[in-house]
Amino acid sequence: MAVPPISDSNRNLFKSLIDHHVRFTLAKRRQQLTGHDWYQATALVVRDMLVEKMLATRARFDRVNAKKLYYLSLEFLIGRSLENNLFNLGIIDECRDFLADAGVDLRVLFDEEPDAALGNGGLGRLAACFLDSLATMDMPGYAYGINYEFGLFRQEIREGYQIERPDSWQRERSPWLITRPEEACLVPVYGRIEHRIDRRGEYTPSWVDRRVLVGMPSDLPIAGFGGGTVNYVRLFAASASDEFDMQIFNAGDYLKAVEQKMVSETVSRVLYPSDAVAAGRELRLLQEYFFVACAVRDILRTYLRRGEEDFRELPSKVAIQLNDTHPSLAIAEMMRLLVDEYDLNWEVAWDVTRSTVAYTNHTLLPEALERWPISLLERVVPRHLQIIYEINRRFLGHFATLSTGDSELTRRVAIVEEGYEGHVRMANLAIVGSHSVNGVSELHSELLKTRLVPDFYKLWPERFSNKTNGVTQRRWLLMANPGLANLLDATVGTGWATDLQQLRELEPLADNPELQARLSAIKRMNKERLARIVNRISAVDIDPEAMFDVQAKRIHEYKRQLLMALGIIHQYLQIVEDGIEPANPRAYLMAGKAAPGYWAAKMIIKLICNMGDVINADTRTRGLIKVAFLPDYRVSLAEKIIPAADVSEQISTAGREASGTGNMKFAMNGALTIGTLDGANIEIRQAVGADNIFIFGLTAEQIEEYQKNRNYNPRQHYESDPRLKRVLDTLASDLFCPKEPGLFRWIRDLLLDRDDYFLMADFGAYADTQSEIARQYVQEQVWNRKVILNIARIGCFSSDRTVAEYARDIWGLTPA
Ligand code: 26Q
Repeated sequence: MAVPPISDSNRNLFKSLIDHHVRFTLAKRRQQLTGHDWYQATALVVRDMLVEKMLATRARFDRVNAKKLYYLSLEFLIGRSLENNLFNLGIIDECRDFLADAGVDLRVLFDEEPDAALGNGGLGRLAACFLDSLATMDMPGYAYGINYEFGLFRQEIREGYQIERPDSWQRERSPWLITRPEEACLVPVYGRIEHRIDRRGEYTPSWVDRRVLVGMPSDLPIAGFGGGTVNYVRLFAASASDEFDMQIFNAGDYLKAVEQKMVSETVSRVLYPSDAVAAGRELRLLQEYFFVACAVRDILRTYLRRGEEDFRELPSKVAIQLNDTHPSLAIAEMMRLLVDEYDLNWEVAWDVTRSTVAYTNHTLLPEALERWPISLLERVVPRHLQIIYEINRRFLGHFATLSTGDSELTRRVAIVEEGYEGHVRMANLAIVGSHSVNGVSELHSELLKTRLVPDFYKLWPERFSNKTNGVTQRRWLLMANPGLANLLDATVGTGWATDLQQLRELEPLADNPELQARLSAIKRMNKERLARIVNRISAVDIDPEAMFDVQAKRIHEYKRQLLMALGIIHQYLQIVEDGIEPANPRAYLMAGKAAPGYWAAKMIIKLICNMGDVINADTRTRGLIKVAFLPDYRVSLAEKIIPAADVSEQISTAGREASGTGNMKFAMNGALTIGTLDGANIEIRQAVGADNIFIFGLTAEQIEEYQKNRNYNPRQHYESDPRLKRVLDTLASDLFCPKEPGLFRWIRDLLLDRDDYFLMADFGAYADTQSEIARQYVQEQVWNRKVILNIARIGCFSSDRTVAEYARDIWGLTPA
């Protein structure tokens, strides 16, 4: 990258700032510093710089009274910040230089930083990529979330089983968080509604016997590339209200007061470790409500502070984006504040709310849609439940005037689902309460309209749109793959960092031998680095000469890690039973966390680990195949894995993966995809060209056809494909579980008589496609041409493009 010359004054500034923090923040002398102290001191200096730019950015936006976006999300998977901030502020070389003078290796410092793992997977990482793009594009884009004390659990593997350990990323306070006690929010919760009529004869409900939570905000600065704009995410931690506790203290119940304090502090204690199935737990509801209540208060307060008086102008100054339904109570909370506290009439408040809020859906699995029991809502947020009933009543009234009195249809679109135990459907609330609903890939947006919520689409087609996901090339290429980044700089110039489409200029060089050779050398270096890491964390020796075939993502049946496992077993049996050796050695690398309560997912991890134990120890496959499960997959590990991959596995059952974003990161780093026609894979194929991606398997349409006709017969594939029969019978034998006989037998049973995810139907095509990949990998020029074309044509999967589309079509946001 173009880096400003290292000036003596910069270096001196660095030195004096570090010395200051060493002395007065860490209270140590230089000679006493550990590696971790050096990390802290460096981070504190960077934080100082961020704070200044953050204040200047805020002032700049205020000066032009810019419209602001607020991104509401229960998850932000930020990962590490030091290296990213040094990059974006453009001071990484000065910093490296200065530390080298002090005898400290900057790269070693990076590893001292714990990941901020405030998210599960794709949805959380997407939020983080969007923040990077918003700041880089000088947009007034802010965000709200929860300051979890414990992020996503740390994964350890013992005897092949996943063990969850707490992630105490805040054991020492994060240098990146700026606490703002003066901006704390009070949030009422629990209690009951007293129905009253005021003097004018109007119904004025009063929320009594409520408890009060305090939301303590900490701001996490987000620097855009170049450092011109620094935005922030405001994260709230929950605590008890002193004032409220005093009442109990004064009433003499000391222990009860202390107990309530503890319960309050539990609200922001831990991130729910599930990335799909909605666990209907009270604590989760409290989290969702607590944080949107803080956020909406903060948004309205900020609006009023700017001297605005008329809430009807709010939609011209504020856009709110809901990251899935998790923050959808924001709709009810906004109505409550506007109607109950600011005395707006319902129609105006509704108009303002709907014009401000937009909703992104991230899932097609109907079982993953959030539904909250009415009884629970009544206990936790009684006033909000009333408001939701009123929204529902008015919506159904409006609906009745349009529809033909089809009662089935009315039942389907209702926000409140009646029944033995009534529920509120959060997706319905989010759709009714938003002016915009979007999916995250073309296929997903289509299925959203035609399968998931067709009734709403017929009612309001103009609300629906597609915004295909993207990822930030600053973190996933520039920072994670410096070798490739330098080669790209030298070949097409440095502009791609903020305009990824510029990589198109590589296209004419796809067959250039020199470029190909350099690319291979860089991949080789990245593979050597990963091989060392795998050796350290998985105790498996992999040869950098091998093809690195990688599947890294949350473990889920629909993502079909099991299909890759079947493919590996097939390859293994070909070697040991058929005597067919692959032309090139292959290393199968898998990584990902399973939700702690998801038994099948945890058993898949166990299977992969056991396969590794058996296959890696078998002398017959030595030098040919290796299998490794890499524990504790997280952002910082992904940054090491992705640049080293040759093959990227994106093999979900068609119609199940909303988009996928790992698929984009791998392709950007020159891995070729083996994938199904699912999520964004379809658009990746369109972009890179069908010759440069390996697509196989049933289409979403074919799968839907099977499901509609109930005529899928998985057993038929077992009986007609001897390869598949052998693989399943091997799985059901005790070859991979000599110490625990029968451990994996259930897998064959499940696949033969249910196979909900169509592994049997896709196995043959998958195995054939893998053979084709093996054939092509050894033709280096053929392979490298495809690699270059992937990199050259992946430009539209930058989150800069995605954010620009949201800004234009939904937020009405412009750079300031
Ligand atoms: C909900 C209720 C209670 C507890 C947990 C949850 C919960 C938490 C996280 C439900 C879902 C998630 C995360 C979903 C997710 O990561 N979805 C992924 O989003 C990506 C970004 O759009 C897509 O690329 C992926 O396809 C999609 O699976």
